[in-house]
Amino acid sequence: MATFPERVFSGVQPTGNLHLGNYLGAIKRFVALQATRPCLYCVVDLHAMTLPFEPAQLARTTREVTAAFLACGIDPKANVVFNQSRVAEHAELAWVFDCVARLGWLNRMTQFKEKAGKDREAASIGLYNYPVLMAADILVYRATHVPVGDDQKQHLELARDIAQKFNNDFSASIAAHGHGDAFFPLPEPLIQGPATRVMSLRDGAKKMSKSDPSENSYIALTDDADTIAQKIRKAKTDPEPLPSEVEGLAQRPEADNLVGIFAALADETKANVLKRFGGAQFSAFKSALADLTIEKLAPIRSEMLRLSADPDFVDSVLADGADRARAMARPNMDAVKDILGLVR
Ligand code: AQP
Repeated sequence: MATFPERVFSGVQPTGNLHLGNYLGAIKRFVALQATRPCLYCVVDLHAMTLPFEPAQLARTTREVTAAFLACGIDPKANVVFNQSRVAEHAELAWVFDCVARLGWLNRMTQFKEKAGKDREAASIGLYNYPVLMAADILVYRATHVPVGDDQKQHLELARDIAQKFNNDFSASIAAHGHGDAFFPLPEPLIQGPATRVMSLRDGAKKMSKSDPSENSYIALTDDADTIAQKIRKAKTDPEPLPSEVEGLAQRPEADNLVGIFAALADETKANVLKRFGGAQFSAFKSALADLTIEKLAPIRSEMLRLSADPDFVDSVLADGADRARAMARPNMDAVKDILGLVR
């Protein structure tokens, strides 16, 4: 199988209210990866259109997510930071992949089922097609690594299936055009660390999610210190003290979640956190967790606020990133057209 230069791609939807799950599961890891490989970080505004949305809010949240990327420490000069709709090649490749992906594959996607709810017939075709566009986002850059939260695992598997089927179906043409035995890499999900699925603070069985109607269920990156402390104080727990070993967290989803959050924020393992807090009551642990969360999020919040007062700078980052992204995507898209026999 052909080898590909390592390249990271990931995206975040501008659907408002980025939360601790988005930070620990994705953005914090984007920051760590930028030292290891070339990275593209995208505000996936086309994905945000798959559910009902307000145009004015979409523009605002696109800038807000960009500001969050920068405030968390993503360097827009060393990496490519841009919004998806500016690079038409994403949508162009998505059509090609629509003709490669099979209906049966998409019918298995659990996120569609969750987000469409009971009235599936009324869901947009975009929501159904979301994972195909996501495959195009990644593969239009022939990216090899994709840092995501655990909820995106199934979509990544679909992206790999699409890449594999394209490589198989058009293998003769791929070889004839000088690309060896594969045009697309099979992108690897990077789902690592103690907080790949941060759960709701109100229900340890539900993912922390910005669309949760209870604001107490998530910590937003823009929450102030008092709000963070209050939400953590109110977080659901059980009556037992914390265990001293990780095994003791089994069957205790809320305790497991809070320990995972602490570990991810402190860059420690859960085992280490429990070495320190094993036997402690939740009141003491929650107080330490609130202090740590405030310490880590306060500089991000203040930088986001500073950047929100400077939309011209944020827009200049997006414009520059889009130019650089397009320059990478276009040759790949042209090669795909040649492979497929699309005259250009
Ligand atoms: N709870 C989570 N724990 C860990 N990672 C998470 N991610 C999302 N929620 C968690 C990761 O954040 C990245 C960006 O997510 P997205 O833009 O796809 O948004 P989402 O997954 O739709 O986020 P929400 O909050 O769950 O939104 P709603 O409420 O609209 O469904 C991804 O890498 C994702 O894995």
